[in-house]
Amino acid sequence: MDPQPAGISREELQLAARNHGMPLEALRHEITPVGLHYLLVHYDIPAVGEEWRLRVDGRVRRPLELGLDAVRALPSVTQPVTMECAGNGRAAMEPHVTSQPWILEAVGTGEWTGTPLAPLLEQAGLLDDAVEIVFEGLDRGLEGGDEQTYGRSLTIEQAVEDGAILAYELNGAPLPSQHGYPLRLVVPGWYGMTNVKWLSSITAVSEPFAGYQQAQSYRWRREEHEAGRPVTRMMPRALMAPPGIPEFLSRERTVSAGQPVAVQGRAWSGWGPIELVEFSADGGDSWRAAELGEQAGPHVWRGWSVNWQPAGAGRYELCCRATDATGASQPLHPEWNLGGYENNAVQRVPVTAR
Ligand SMILES: Nc1nc2c(c(=O)[nH]1)N[C@H]1C(S)=C(S)[C@@H](COP(=O)(O)O)O[C@H]1N2
Ligand SMILES: [Mo]
Repeated sequence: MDPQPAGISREELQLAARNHGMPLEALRHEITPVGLHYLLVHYDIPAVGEEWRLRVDGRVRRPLELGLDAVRALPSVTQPVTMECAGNGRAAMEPHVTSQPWILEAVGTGEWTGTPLAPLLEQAGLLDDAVEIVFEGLDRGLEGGDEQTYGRSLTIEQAVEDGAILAYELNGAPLPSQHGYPLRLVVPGWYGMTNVKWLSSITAVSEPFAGYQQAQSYRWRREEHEAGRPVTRMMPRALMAPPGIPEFLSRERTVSAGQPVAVQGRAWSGWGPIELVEFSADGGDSWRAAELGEQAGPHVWRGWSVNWQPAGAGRYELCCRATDATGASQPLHPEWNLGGYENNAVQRVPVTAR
């Protein structure tokens, strides 16, 4: 059955009203229109003034300070990147995990324009004792009892080799304030939290970063006292645009029994290209391969489709499942963890044919 975010609290409703998902019918767009891209803001959208500068400092030979025009004057790249929140699917976790209660729609694909990070680090000249690069935004808040600036780190290797971009445009226009104006980090293939918005400093450090969003949060663990492992790249996932028409309140779908139904969706993984998408109309008992579209880039979702002919009037449960080039696929049921991360259990869409 559909994941039921049973008994979400007033606090979770407050978060859900601020942070919206991508309506699944928007899966028809290869590039998500800006207003339909999912949104997640931990604290407040900061006010950014004329005085904004990007600082690159810490364990570097030549600290830099750049205004937006200077960043825009650097060599630029434009790349479609599929981004998904690590907490997507959290609402289906049992027992309940209290946080932003995503069902399935915390995903989107933007066409990001910016300057590659690696040459900028080279220009600053990393010192030999640098082990990580810390990225900090302008937004501040309290979380887990810690007052903090939103910050995340990458190892030097990840920062240099994973194709990170300092992005100042989304879909051909300056970043909207909610998506990080004037500048954000985009690390293709990684879960959303990596992509620090309202970026103001890039600091090379000689000790692993112990900030809250790195060391406390975004770790896959079952118990508080465990160290767990860091959440990094996106797990494989296929989603379908639910076919037919929805009932207003339940959003349960209705299709015509006599006609073939074109079911369409997209699939992605941060670990390698998508090689297979399977479709089931009987809740995952039997599967068949979907037709795959073009893979438009290394870190953009891949379209898929199937023609489904309901066997007659009745109830069906449609499912889809992706497999990537590493052979990794999706589980039928969520794997519970404390933060409710990486839930890539297969999507289930109840449909009535009549
Ligand atoms: N500075 C800052 N960066 C941030 C966040 C934030 O709250 N503050 N949220 C992160 C999380 S958890 C996600 S999923 C993505 C969401 O990016 P989007 O809102 O542009 O879709 O931004 C990440 N970058
Ligand atoms: Mo997220």
